[in-house]
Formats: sequence, structure tokens, C-alpha cells
Amino acid sequence: MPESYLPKGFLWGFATASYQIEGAPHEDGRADSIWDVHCRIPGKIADGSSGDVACDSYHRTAEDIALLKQCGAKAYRFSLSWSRMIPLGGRNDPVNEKGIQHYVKFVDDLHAAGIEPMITLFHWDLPDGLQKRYGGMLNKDEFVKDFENYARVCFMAFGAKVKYWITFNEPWCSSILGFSTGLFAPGRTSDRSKSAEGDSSTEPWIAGHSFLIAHGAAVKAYRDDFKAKDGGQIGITLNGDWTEPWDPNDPADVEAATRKLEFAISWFGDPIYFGKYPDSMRKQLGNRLPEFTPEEIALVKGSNDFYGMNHYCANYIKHKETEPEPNDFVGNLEILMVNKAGDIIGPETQSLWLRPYPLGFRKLIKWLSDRYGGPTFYVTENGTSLKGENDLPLDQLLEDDFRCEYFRGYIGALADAHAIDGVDVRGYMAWSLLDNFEWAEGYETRFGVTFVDYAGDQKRYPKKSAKVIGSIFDQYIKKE
Ligand code: PNW
Repeated sequence: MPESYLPKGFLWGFATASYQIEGAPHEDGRADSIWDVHCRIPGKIADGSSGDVACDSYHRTAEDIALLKQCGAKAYRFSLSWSRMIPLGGRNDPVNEKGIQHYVKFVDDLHAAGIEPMITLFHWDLPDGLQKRYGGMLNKDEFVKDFENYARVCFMAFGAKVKYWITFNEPWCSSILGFSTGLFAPGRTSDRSKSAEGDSSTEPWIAGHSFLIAHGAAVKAYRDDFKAKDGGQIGITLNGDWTEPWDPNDPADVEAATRKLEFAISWFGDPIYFGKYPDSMRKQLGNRLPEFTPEEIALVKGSNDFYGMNHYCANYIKHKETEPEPNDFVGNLEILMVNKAGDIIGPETQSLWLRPYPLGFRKLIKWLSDRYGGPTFYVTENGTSLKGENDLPLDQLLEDDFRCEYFRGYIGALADAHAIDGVDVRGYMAWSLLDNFEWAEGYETRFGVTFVDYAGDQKRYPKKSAKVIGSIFDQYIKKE
């Protein structure tokens, strides 16, 4: 037994998202999401693919549950496809009973297998109907009402059977990658900031504001009408990488490293825990960052039962001397893989942004715990791709030692954060159960502990990491 440990009853398992695994885009009444539409735009997805088939999990729920059981998972975090349940998305649009029944059965099957469901209401696949009707997240009032309605439909259908709810997955990604870089759906960019269309450098901040209010509204609905009888908890999942100053002796870099955390995480975390945006963001963005009305503060402040943490990697941060560009969304700084002394933050992976640095996980969760007054954490994603994994022959691909080492390092760091730093962490979901549709990167980047043979009828092959991860948790979780 290592010195560090995770608490008794620690909930561990795997995470996925609807559009990344389900396929069956038009079955049983599902309508397009903004990702279906986005994938049809030439050049948006690296390999020209889409989620049309993905892992075909819509038809293979039994296989996926068998994989979870085989790994020893206690929980499964998955997301619901909004446009399966309310195809056009809105509060006055018809509810699709077939879509609801699909997930009711899935939740029942998980329980029958002894696996605790953790549901994400929104993992990026907004019904395209709402994008077309009013611009989705850019129309705060409509979006908030429609999201609250959708959340209520879900609480009504599954509330009694689900104890863990997540409103939004990584609103940073939807807001910045969807409305500034255009890499993600709905693919809007901020490079039109000086065009006749107006200053679109405001769009990501408007979208982020809508997510916060919609989160608050859904949490209020749950607390008012479901929580007491259903006994569950609800929170939001925020992503964030750890930051180290490029030059630890330069106060400007030290400050920039914190500023980066604020732009990435506190953008959402501060309103939820303090009722305001970080000063560093207000200073740089001025009135392009929306203001909260008193009613909005009342909805958003205190709206987390737990903090859902997605975490993958770390970077070095160098302050920029120049004035920030209108479209800058990181906090006027450079993100680097090598520091002043020439140290590399971590080994390369298949994902350009992902460099493993396990100690950064411990530091970040401690930083969050200190900043937000010791909330309960559930790690809702953590995992890695491997450089060149897709090109390996199957027998070698299944021996994913790099991923096993990643999990050893990161789970060990989490146990240190809990046992030594006193962080209240109760669960961990590895990303991902399956190789799946990795958004703009398509299928070339694999994050699964299970290999999915896309060319061979979506057959699943557990990798070494699928077998190892349970034994790592076994070492760390206290027995009594
Ligand atoms: C997360 N970045 O996304 C998502 O929640 C998952 O759906 C995804 O598959 C997983 O991480 C692996 O990428 C991210 O560019 C996507 O910094 C991109 C970034 C971060 C997270």
C-alpha cells in the first residue's frame, strides 16, 4: 500500500460523450446537432470524417457495459444527445419518447450491471434546430429557457435513477473553440472582428455567459423540484491545464501563469463560487465581457454541489509585453512546451496540446481547492493519446504502456493531493472507455483503453491500460 491513498468508496470509471461514440445519427427520430452540420463542412475535420458511425455505441450498449464490467469500473460518465430526446431542441418542440426510452434502458442496464451512471446533459452537441432558430448560445434568454426545459425533461425521465448530474462539459471549449477559433461547432471565428458584421471578438464571452446562466437555471430546477426526492448531486465540468511560469524568477511570468488559469478556469469557476468574473479578465476584456444582473448572480453563485474537473496536461507560460489583441482569449501570454532553462514540460502525444505532467494535476487540484474553499471534486476526465498509436500493428497497439504510465502518474498524483494536501476528491473517470471520434482530429487520435476497429465492424479490443487501471485504484483506495 503506497503512503498516499484515495478515500473508501471512491467512485472510479470511464467517460465518453454521445456524439463521439453513438453513431445512428438519424435513428429513432434523432435530428441533427451542430456537430453533424459542422462535420459536413469540408476541411473542418482532419480526416474528413464525422460521428455518423463512430463506435456504433447506440447499437452496442450491452457490449460497452460488458467492457466496463470487465475493467472493474464502478461508474460510467456518458452524455445524452439532446436532439435524440427533443429533436428540434426547444421548449415548445415535441419530445421524442423513443430517444428517452433508449437512455432509460441504458441507465437500467448500467444499474443491473452494478455500475453507477453519471450523466452529462450537454457535451457540445446542441440541437441544430436551436442554432438555426436563434443562434444557440448567442441568444442567452432563449438558450437558457430551452436548456432548463431540456434539463427538466431529463430529470423527470431519469432523476430517480441517477445520482450524479453534470450540466455542461467544458464550456471553455464550446465558447472559445466554437466562437473564436472556429475549430469546433458551430465554427464561428473571431477574425471578422473588424468587418461589417461587427465585433465578433465578443461572441465567446457572450456564449460563456449563456452557459453560466443556463447552468444556474438547470441547477435551480433540480434543487427546487427533484433533489429532495431523488437525492442526487449536480455540478458543472470545467477543463483546465496546469501552468508553470516560463521563467520562475520573472514576476511577470509568474503572474501570467496565474492569469492563464483565470482565463481558462476561473472564467466559469469564479462566477459559480464568488458571483463575479476574475479581475484579470475584466481588466483585459472590459465591457466585451458581459455583466451579471443581480438575478443572474443569484442563479449562478453557489450553483455547484460538486466541482467536475477535466484535466490532461500542463504548459509553460510566458508573459507578452505587447498590448493584447482583441481576439486574445488566453490572457495575453505565450503557451510553451519548453521553459527558459530548456526543460520540456512532458513527452509528446498524438494531441499537439497534450503533454503529460502528473505533478501539475496535484498542483492544480490544490490550487482549485484553495481558491474555492475546499469543494468536493469529481475528476470527470483524465487520459492521454499516444504519438503514432493509430499507425501501429494491432498487437503493439494493445500494449499501451505509455497510457498505463500516464494513469499511474496521474492517479498517484491525485492520491497525493487527497492524502497529503487534504483535497476532497471522491471520484475519477478516465477518458475514455473507447477510442472514439476525437472532434476536429477525427479518428486518427485515440484516447481509449479499448481499441475500436473502425475498419472491422467496430469490434472492440481492450488494451493493456484497460486491465491495469483497476489495479492502480486497488492499490490506492482505502478498504476501511
Ligand atoms: C476534452 N484543447 O476535450 C473533451 O471533453 C473530450 O470530449 C475530448 O475527447 C477529450 O478532452 C480529449 O481531447 C478537449 O484543445 C479538447 O485544449 C480539446 C482541448 C481540451 C480538451
